[in-house]
Amino acid sequence: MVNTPQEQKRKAALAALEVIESGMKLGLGTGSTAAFMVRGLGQLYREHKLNDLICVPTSVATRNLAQEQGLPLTTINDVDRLDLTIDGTDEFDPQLNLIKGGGGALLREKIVASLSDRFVIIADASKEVDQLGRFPLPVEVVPFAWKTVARHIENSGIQALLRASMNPGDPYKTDQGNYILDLQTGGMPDLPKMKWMLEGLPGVVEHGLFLDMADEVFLGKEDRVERITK
Ligand code: ABF
Repeated sequence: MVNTPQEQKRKAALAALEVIESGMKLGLGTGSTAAFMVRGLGQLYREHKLNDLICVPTSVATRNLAQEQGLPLTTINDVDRLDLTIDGTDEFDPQLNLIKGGGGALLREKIVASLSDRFVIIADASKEVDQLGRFPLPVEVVPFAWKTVARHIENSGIQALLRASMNPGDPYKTDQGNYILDLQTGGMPDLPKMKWMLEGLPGVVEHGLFLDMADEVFLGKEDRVERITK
């Protein structure tokens, strides 16, 4: 029986639960793969197979789901460090560099991941790439300066599309009320250079390059879940 992409996500998410221990402070990721993880975690918590957890969600959507699951929540301001964060991704390369942010939660995800002693990614097979950039690179920008930022990026030869919301004509807004530019890079041979360029642009709040942050990937494949560590 070949695992569909949804099954690959679910099996990867449930396999990653094995790294969680009672008493942990956890970062909870965002997206459909992370949602499988949050539901599985909620079940283990309700069955008292995991106890004394405190969780920090990376989006309003994950907070709402975690609340439904009865998981104890706090905010990143109330903890110094997290033991572990489990999150999805849009792409990962052989060095476990990531593109994240397709779900719009990249700012909170990067903050939470940066405060985690261990950062574990859960993904279906479609996320594994040789080089990042087939997926558009999300860049979170302040509405005040979005067009200036987009113009600067386009002058460097990369198309920067303002992400639209479900309401035609309205830009998408992140949980923080910022806009997202989706950069059509077509592939990035020099990731540090792209990171440096974006971080030097006034008006850029955060970008979806997570370089040298992930420790491990649970990868759902057609016939198994593969565990990839650095
Ligand atoms: C989130 O997971 C985002 O960073 C990323 O865009 C998304 C992937 O979504 P899915 O798990 O639904 O494929 O962490």
